[in-house]
Amino acid sequence: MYDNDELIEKVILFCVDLDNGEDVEVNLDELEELVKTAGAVVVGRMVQKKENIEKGTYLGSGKTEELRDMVIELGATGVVCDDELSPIQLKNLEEIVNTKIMDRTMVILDIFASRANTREGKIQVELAQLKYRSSRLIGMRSSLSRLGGGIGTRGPGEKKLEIDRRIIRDRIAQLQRELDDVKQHREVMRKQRMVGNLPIVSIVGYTNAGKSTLLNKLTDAGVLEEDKLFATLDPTSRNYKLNNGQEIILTDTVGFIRKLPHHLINAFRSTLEEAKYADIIIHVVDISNPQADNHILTVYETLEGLGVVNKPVITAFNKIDKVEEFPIIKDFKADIVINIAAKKEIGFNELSDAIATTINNCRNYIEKTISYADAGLLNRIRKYGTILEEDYREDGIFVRAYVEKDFNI
Ligand SMILES: Nc1nc2c(ncn2[C@@H]2O[C@H](COP(=O)(O)OP(=O)(O)OP(=O)(O)O)[C@@H](O)[C@H]2O)c(=O)[nH]1
Ligand SMILES: [Mg+2]
Repeated sequence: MYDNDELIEKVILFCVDLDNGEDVEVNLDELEELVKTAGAVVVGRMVQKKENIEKGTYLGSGKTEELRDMVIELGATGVVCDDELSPIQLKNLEEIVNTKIMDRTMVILDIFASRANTREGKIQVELAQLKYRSSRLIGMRSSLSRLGGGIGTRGPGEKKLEIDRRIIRDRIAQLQRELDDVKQHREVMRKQRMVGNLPIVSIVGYTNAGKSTLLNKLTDAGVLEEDKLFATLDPTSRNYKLNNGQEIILTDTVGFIRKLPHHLINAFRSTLEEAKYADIIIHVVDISNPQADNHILTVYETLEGLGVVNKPVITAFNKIDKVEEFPIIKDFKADIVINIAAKKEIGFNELSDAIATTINNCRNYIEKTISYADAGLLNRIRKYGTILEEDYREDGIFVRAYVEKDFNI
């Protein structure tokens, strides 16, 4: 008989509090959410107030031993650090604490591994995992041999990760080639979308903000929405008609998080960069989360890191149904701020108007009488712009319309 208890990983979370203004308990709350999403339970926490992080062991020596005792006392099967551990820290901690050592990056990689559905997603996760592990082979040799089923260990297709450097290098090269193929395919799809010349509106935001819910409620896209971190990994695009009749393309994509591992950012660059091809960004913020203002900062930092800058931003404060009064949060980077409750379809008219206004701000307003001989121009305006009025008069067709700034008349 299997004892179910044995199969569930029980972990202790730990981190150093550098007293730099960060609320470490809040950080550990988020780590706990990540760990739960990865399928483990948290049995304890340990925080060490310290001026700097110990190069060799992360924690100070006394605390490292305390952690070892805690593991025994609480029957933990592993420990998870809120910061990314260096190979040497991993190795030393493992020797002293004598259990599986994991860090935030491993947990996030593990969640991504279990979420990846498409070929592109799977390749990207495996690449990120291999790159992370190959740089930690020395430190993780014994840790790897401890692998059971649990967080920090899941590989794409449950495949065992080879620990030989050369094999890993070959595999990385092969995956990179496959990814390039997939990327080209994505590029073709993206171009096809652009040919239609419809404005592309990208939904971005912190993980669990409600991005997929918004896309689903607006377009019946059928994207998985869940009260878990990183429910969405693969971008989904759908056509959507604004109240004024203008058609747009809405894209939902992977959420951001504080300290998103750079291996993941590199591997997921093409997915994360989806917003780079957008004309407009909708920034969804979970206003009911006490950390909403920090989430806003993280999202802007991540966007900047990805080179997504100088785009019009509509910030949608979401989940207003969950708050009694509106918290005083400002988003100075947004061009327009609105309140919505995606789940309840509240604020959708305002959102539609905000998108229409933003599109029109990127366009020129024209009033012109087009001669009947020049019907081709009218067709072009119809295709690439938005006609507000069209009047067939004696001297030609009078139009009032919005056209792209670089549209030649
Ligand atoms: N109360 C309330 N819950 C909401 C609202 N919008 C979304 N949610 C819930 O928030 C959770 C996360 O929603 P998702 O749409 O999956 O969030 P996401 O931003 O796509 O998250 P990731 O894909 O993980 O980055 C789900 O449980 C939704 O039902 C809302 O307006 N009000
Ligand atoms: Mg989602």
